[in-house]
Amino acid sequence: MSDAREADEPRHTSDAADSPREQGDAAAVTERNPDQDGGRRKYGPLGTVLVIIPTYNEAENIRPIVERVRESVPEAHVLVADDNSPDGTGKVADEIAVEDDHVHVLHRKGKEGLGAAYLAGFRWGIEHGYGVLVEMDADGSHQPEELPRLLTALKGADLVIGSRWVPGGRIVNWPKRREYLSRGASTYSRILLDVPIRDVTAGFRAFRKETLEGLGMDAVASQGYCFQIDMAWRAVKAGFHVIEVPVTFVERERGDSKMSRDIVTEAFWRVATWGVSSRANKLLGRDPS
Ligand SMILES: Nc1nc2c(ncn2[C@@H]2O[C@H](COP(=O)(O)OP(=O)(O)OP(=O)(O)O)[C@@H](O)[C@H]2O)c(=O)[nH]1
Ligand SMILES: [Mg+2]
Repeated sequence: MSDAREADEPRHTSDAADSPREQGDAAAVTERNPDQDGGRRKYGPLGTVLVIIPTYNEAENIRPIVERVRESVPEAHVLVADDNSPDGTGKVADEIAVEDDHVHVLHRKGKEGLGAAYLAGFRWGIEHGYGVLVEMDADGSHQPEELPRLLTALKGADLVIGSRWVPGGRIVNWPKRREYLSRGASTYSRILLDVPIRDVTAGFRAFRKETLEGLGMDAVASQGYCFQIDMAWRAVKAGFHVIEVPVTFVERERGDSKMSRDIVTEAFWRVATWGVSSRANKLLGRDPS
């Protein structure tokens, strides 16, 4: 792993409007009220950005995606969270980290799923003083060139989701069955969990550090699709302000998908269980959290 960043390293800055609503390209979906100032929530500066890229067998993809992140948001740092990929992704990431002091690598023992890799990456980022933690896939589905828009929106939010299913969001080359699965999973979760987010399984997200600290991530045990649903639901329940920004999602061109029947089944059952227990708690007047 390359050295941790220094405390005075540059922060993400942008000249764009403070509120994404002023830019007209984001849909505000949840509201929170605690620190309001004249009806308008006050947000602190973003701090340094860490883009976390979980990898399992992404040797062909990792270099181009890291390069695109570094070009799109030069101040940002990158953390590759690799689960000891048999194809040597971790070694390629180490080579990049030697060449570029903004790139770090978290080597994990073995394949434990996307959720566990992100949680380890979040903890690493918070311990090393980053103010913004970004989730992004290695396969090019999430375009680094769209990251500045997410970060600008985060100036007026606690969590920003790069969304396929809000006006302006697009998918490119995605098979119809994947689209139906993704839309269906979002609708199912939205109804069962009462989460007002259009793309609740999206994996392109920017969190303020304080959001991760406040949503109880230590209790998160879910993986895959379900990890993303779990995190979004927790953020909404904790009262955080979540914004969806439209993005273009591009089907991977190289390497294999890790999406499996198990990941879909896990999401189906966990969401059903959460939905039933949260409704029962509401009916019984218990604390819904
Ligand atoms: N560290 C780690 N990364 C993983 C694991 N499973 C998937 N990933 C990474 O998580 C990201 C998303 O995985 P994908 O296989 O693209 O899954 P997906 O985007 O939900 O599915 P597709 O749309 O089919 O690509 C990629 O960067 C993967 O390499 C895992 O067990 N450990
Ligand atoms: Mg993918």
